[in-house]
Amino acid sequence: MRPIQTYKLMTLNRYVAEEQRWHPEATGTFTRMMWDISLATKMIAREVNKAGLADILGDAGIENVSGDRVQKLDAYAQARISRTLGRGGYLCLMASEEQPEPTPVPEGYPRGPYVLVFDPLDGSSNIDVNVSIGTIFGIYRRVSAGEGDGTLEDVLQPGSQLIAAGYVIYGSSTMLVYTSGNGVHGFTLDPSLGEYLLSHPDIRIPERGTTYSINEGYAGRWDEPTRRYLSWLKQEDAASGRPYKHRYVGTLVADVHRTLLTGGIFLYPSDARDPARPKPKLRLVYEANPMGFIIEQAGGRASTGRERILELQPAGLHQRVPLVLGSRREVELYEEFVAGAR
Ligand code: P6P
Repeated sequence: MRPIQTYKLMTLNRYVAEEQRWHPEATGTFTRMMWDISLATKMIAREVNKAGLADILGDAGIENVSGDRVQKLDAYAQARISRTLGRGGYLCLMASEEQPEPTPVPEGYPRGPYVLVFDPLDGSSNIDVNVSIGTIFGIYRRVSAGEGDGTLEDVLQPGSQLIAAGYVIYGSSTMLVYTSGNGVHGFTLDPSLGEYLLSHPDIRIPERGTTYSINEGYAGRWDEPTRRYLSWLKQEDAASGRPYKHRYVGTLVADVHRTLLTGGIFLYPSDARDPARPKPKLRLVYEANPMGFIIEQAGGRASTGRERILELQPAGLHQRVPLVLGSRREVELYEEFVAGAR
């Protein structure tokens, strides 16, 4: 890992500028893009934090491409990110959970070498009950020829091609967690300064954890290996006197954030009631890949149960995949159950 000279309460903008110094070829475009991601998410945090007061709660009366009801805050977050970053001159294309097709850079604005994939507001079903929600983003270099608009090929790259990824959790505090392949770092928003300050330098996920996270309400939908793994996990650690605690928020960003900091495993397996047609829920391009990159950079593992998430070749922008991520020990054990080795 390159030795970024960090110091207590370093701002995100300063950290990214320091990182640029390790790239002599850098033009500052990436740095400006990260500054704008910081700005857009601070604006979203401001709206999230007053959502209960303003008429911004509730249903916007529309559905997104995944069939999820779009909440007004989703629409605000989508607009904030696409407008702020679309005009920055560093992107050639954007792709979002909220839009059926990739979004080009607006007419009249310069195109750049980067591609942004994002979920503007993850967990929006939790908005009205004041439970943590989040924003997820991933950044690629364009692979298509030319310097004009990007193409679908640019957003359907495997997660292993991500050059940066991050999420913002709008919780008891607002925190941006970010990696550019140089470790994982957490920046907590100080609203009195309007700055993200380095609060969690070089986050490493524990080798083994204390929590497992899955929607137990869907136990009747799991396949046999998942069922066997869960019952083993509970018995195994009850015997050792260290039973796992079950934690499940129902917002991917919140469940991944807790898993990243305390270790353990998060699972969203496919609905396997029809074994011939398993139905996963989470989206590969703008949920599983960015989270998988972060977890791997922190020393953990992210897979479908069979394959490494970051090696999957996306077939479509809104493709869904089973997602299992967390501490190496727990994820590898799950993979052994899936492989029939246990
Ligand atoms: P369920 C939120 O709607 C989301 O897309 C993820 O943030 C979260 O992990 C998952 O769905 C929760 O799904 O079916 O348990 O409510």
